Amino acid sequence: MIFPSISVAVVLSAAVQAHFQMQYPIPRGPFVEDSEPLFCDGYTNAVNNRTIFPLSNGIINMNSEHPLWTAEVIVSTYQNPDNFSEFNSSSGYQTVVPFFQQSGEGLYCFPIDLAAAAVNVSGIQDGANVTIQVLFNGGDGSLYQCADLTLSANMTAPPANASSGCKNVSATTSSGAGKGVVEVGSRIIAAGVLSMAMMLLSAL
Ligand SMILES: [Cu+2]
Repeated sequence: MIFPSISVAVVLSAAVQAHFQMQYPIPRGPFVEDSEPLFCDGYTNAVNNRTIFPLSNGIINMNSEHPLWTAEVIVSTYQNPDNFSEFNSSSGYQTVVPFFQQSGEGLYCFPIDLAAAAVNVSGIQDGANVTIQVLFNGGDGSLYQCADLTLSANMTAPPANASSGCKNVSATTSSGAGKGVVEVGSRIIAAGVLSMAMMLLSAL
């Protein structure tokens, strides 16, 4: 009777679809589940209290409530972007973190280097006001959250509590975003396998 009860638990958790919530930097407004399929989770105004954010070596900390998901981060240099086209250049979205796929629910951190994106997007510099938007898909459609930032070159690392709760983040993933994402990914998969094994062991 052990395995039937485990399958029931899996089905129940899959039925709870609360999408994802950005933890750091702080999003434009409190998470509204029903609005997350909309631009910036339904928030169309930039906040006045922007997060001072590292120009290089930033991180994003987010909570995924889907077991398998994709994400991408885009940037706007408008002061108050209120629609998707303001995250566009003539060649499409201004991407800061390229599209990636990940498995695992819970708090997940990944690197974001806005200075590197400045090569393709003019206006990304020390002191600039920018907005980042996380594009997420956990299998129930595209979801969006935004954070309004002021970039700082003096701030060489995020605050210590920014990665609070993330077990996967590494201080040495800045040598190429792709490599970092892959490294981070294999860790969370390993953590998932381990926790599944522990669940099975404790059930026996
Ligand atoms: Cu969802």
